[in-house]
Amino acid sequence: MAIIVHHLENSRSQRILWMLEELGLPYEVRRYERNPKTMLAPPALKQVHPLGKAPVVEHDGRVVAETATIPEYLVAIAGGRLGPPEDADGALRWRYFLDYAEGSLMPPLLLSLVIGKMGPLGWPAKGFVTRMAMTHIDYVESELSQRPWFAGTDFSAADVMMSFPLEAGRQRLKLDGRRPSIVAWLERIHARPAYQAGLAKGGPYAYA
Ligand SMILES: N[C@@H](CCC(=O)N[C@@H](CS)C(=O)NCC(=O)O)C(=O)O
Repeated sequence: MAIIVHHLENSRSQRILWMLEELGLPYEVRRYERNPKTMLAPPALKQVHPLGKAPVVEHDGRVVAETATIPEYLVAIAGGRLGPPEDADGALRWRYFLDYAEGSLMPPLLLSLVIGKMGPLGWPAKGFVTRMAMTHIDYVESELSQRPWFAGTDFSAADVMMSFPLEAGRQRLKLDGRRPSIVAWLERIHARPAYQAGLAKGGPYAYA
């Protein structure tokens, strides 16, 4: 049965289109535009899932939400492709980075976005939040300096999950040559044909 991806422009749901392109699974994209004033998703997304957020995937009568849950679901229906490596350490890293991307890395990045929008009111918190985010960035840089992909020697769903926070982080925190492993990894993922194919299907995406 066809996979339907509910995708919001300029958002973390771009990862799901990329992953489906990597897996070569047929899918249909339903695109949603942000409200230009509030940047929120349109009410139509609430008809798909009560939270009204993207991404949401529909498949086989199921409605699957949460960016970290969807890749696991897709790995399962793709017979394990882009799943965890066979070695125990690699498998643990795979699961860890799937959770870490949204659970730990995104919150300080989101905070820095909100604080940036608050103007002078946000200034007192800016240094604290930037330091918190940079602690994560330095940690990720050290992980990527040890291996080419997040789980190990092979590209996997863990790389797909880590893309959005690092793309957003590169913009918000102005990552440069002092984080060479992250920058090189971003260039490697952007050069993948499946990444570009996902971009072409998804419409506006300001982070690539
Ligand atoms: N933890 C959720 C977060 C979902 C989420 O906040 N999605 C954003 C896309 S970047 C969204 O739909 N924003 C629009 C809105 O909140 O109205 C996930 O990873 O799927």
